[in-house]
Amino acid sequence: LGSKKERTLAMIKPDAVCKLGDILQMICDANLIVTKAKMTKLTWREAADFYTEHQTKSFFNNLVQFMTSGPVVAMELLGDEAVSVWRRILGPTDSSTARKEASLSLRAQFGTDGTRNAGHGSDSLASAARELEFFFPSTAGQGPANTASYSDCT
Ligand code: DGI
Repeated sequence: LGSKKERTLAMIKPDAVCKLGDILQMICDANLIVTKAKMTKLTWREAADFYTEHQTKSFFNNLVQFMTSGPVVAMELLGDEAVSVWRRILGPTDSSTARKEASLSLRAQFGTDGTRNAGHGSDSLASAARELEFFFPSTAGQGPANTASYSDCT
């Protein structure tokens, strides 16, 4: 009653890809289901396009640099209020702020600071629609290549 099935775009950023197993457990514990997944190494252009709303910000170049520094894992998550549930799992944008909170969010556990912050989640249903189309386009053959692999765990 009162619950609303939603789809959201979750992305594991390059600094947390080696924690994918722990993160999948957090997704599972929150009663969210992974309905699509892709590991990819974003090009500069793709990362800049994904974060186009921030293109005038002082941190934009650092953000794109970080987002292209290694593979990311993009997932479509499905579940009751998936947009806000996944954002709650992520925690505050800045991982050092996140670590001051009582509950250990994903960013508190696996991120470093305001740039290297382990994960992304759509902030609204409208963003989710755009970001899901970005990673999992309805037009076959489009979108980031599904060819990245990962071996470097630090
Ligand atoms: O939705 P969020 O990822 O929590 O936050 P956002 O959409 O405002 O910003 C997107 C990303 O840009 C964020 O995950 C990290 C980076 N960013 C945002 N604000 C700052 C920032 N990076 C730095 N260094 N400083 C900021 O103030």
